[in-house]
Amino acid sequence: MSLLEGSVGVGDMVLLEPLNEDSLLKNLDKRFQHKEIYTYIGNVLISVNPYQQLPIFGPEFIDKYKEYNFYELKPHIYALANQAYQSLTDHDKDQCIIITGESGSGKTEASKLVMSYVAAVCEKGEDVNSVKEQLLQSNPVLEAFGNAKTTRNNNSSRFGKYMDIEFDFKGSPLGGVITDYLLEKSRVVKHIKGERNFHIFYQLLAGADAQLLKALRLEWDGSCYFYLNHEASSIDGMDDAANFRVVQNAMSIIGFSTEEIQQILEVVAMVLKLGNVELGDEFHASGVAASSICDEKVVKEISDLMRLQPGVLERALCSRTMETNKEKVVTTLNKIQACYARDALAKNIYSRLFSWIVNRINENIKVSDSAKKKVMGVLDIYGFEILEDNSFEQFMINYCNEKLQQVFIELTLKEEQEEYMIEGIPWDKIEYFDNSIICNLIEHNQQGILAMLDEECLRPGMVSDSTFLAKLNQMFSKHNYYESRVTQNAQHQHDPSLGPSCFRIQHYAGRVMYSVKGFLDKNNDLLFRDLSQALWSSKHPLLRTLFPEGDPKQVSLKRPPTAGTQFKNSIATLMKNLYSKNPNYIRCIKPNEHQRQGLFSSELVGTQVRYLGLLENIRVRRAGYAYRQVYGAFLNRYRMLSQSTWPHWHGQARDGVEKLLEELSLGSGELAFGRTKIFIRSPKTLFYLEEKRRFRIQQLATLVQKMYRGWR
Ligand code: AD9
Ligand code: MG
Repeated sequence: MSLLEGSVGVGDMVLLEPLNEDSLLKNLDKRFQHKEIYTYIGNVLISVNPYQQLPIFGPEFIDKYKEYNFYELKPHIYALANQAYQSLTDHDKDQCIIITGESGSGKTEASKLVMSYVAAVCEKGEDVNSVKEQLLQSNPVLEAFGNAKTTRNNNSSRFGKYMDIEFDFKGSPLGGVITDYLLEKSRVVKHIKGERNFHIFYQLLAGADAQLLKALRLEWDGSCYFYLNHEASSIDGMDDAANFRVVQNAMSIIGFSTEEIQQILEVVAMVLKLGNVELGDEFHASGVAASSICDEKVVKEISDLMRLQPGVLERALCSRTMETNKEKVVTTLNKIQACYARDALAKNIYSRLFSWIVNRINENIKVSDSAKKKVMGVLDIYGFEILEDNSFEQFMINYCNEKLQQVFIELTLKEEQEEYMIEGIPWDKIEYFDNSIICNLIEHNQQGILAMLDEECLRPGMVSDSTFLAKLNQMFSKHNYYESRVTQNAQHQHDPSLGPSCFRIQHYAGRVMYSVKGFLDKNNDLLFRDLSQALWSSKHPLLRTLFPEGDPKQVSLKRPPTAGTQFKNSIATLMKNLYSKNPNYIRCIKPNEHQRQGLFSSELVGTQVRYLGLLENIRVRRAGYAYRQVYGAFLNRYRMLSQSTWPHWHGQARDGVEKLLEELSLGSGELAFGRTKIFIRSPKTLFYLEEKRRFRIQQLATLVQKMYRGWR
């Protein structure tokens, strides 16, 4: 079967004629209307979100794709997963699958399809099955705690996830490691109309029976809760109650004990109830305003759940202890400060619970360090976001996407072209936008936005979000990708849409205006010590472990790294990890803004096609060679195909390769001889060589068997 057989339009856009944005969009549209959501650009997979269940997934399709090479069947995510898995097992090369695209484009669904494909094709057996189940079941748990409805996606990932699946030498899964990236914890205390808090809150209220709700001191009705915006909102097509059972079941399959599950739910209930702690102002005789708890009952219930001594939580919420060398001074917080402390506490408990869950899953799926393993990494990270109000969270998310685009550029456009030049292969350079200038603007060690944010957070004196913005304006007054009111004024431009406390960055995927409000605070991410000490004193086994810094013996004077620095460091580690593996790309595209099936907006897709650099990708690919290998290794693998090179070749490896390919009479346009490597244009030629090699190995094996029988 060939790639184009039964396929609508052009299955591999390297073959698209004529090649321009219009023909590319028409091709994607045509295929999309015929429910062909996958299209290749060479070995890159383009996936357009169908927003409907298509009958192209499941065991029957998996069986088919596992029998064929990449280009032999219609484009499919299973073909990409198969190619990565085969490279891992046959060529012993660690792989990574990098899934990118904007919010709602289908990354998380794609990552699950890849995982289910790998689970289905690898070895079976009791031990293996249990590892596979644990890996797969981590998805519903992490989605319940880390995903939420946003205006763009009913199941939007509000954290980044990178999962290494580890295999033994036969290709059976041994286990894995999940790394999570910056959960959007501000959502715990606030979300805009039309969105929701994290799924688990709604699942718990809808799915828990009366007994459990009573034990957790919860009302079933979502409208009772401030952190849910007093809305029991449900999502079309999503059954929160049923999902609650799925999540509980998944947690037990992964290996959480019944007690642990109960404790996790108790912590979720604490967070939800914290939102209902109303604080008021009380005026003392001195005229100083001090906060007070309006409803003692809620705090009593939370304290019971937290297993805290009476009065501890109230004190921690409404006052703050300052320690000097000699004495402790307790000051009372006013209402605004106490509300801030309450929300900071809720966000911290929840985000630490999330990290604890990830660690706990890792404990269950981890493989001993000594085991020799091959690794397939799957990256599913929050997509690029341009919202009406963009804050610190969007800045981090978009920075991360900027870095992923950089990996793509480095590996598919830049490195590829540089290699042709180094190898001396004739090449017309193809222009593309290199986004390192934007990455630098954000992450430069001294003069990047993140470094300047840290500096402002650590600087003594009157610092605020506005002083931070002033600093940025000064530093980047002439930067082409940075803009604010001040820099505009200096350039005698005026754009009223650019708010006074905002800056705008020209990202690779579009212009985004960020409001600096809350940047310092979110980057500092500090929790008053009174709160961490209070929670550490709790008798709740799980809650207590989430606040180790509350242990008075542990008092450390060293400040933990800021949220921005932590994120930047973890992204740097991620990049190193991705660069060390063989990359496989899935570029997800969102066909419309309405989460509707069958609707293809050429304008919206056009924007994505442009910023993803798909045309440039096709051009580089088209002019280039699909496969390259150093002469020695190539000769070793295929020398059995020629009489002149088999069994030994005594000359230079390059001459041997020339001889070998000459004997196989491959078309001359198919090959290019570089300084150290042989380049092959079409994958089909490579498949042909592989096929011949398999046949030859069989021949040789039969020959050896015959000789052996002859000797006996
Ligand atoms: V975000 O950056 O986490 O906000 P994603 O992850 O890119 O985003 P997601 O995978 O969650 O998007 O897809 C959004 C929705 O599109 C899903 O909930 C499905 O309803 C729908 N979808 C995506 N891919 C498929 C698919 N292959 N088949 C059917 C799909 N529906
Ligand atoms: Mg997602």
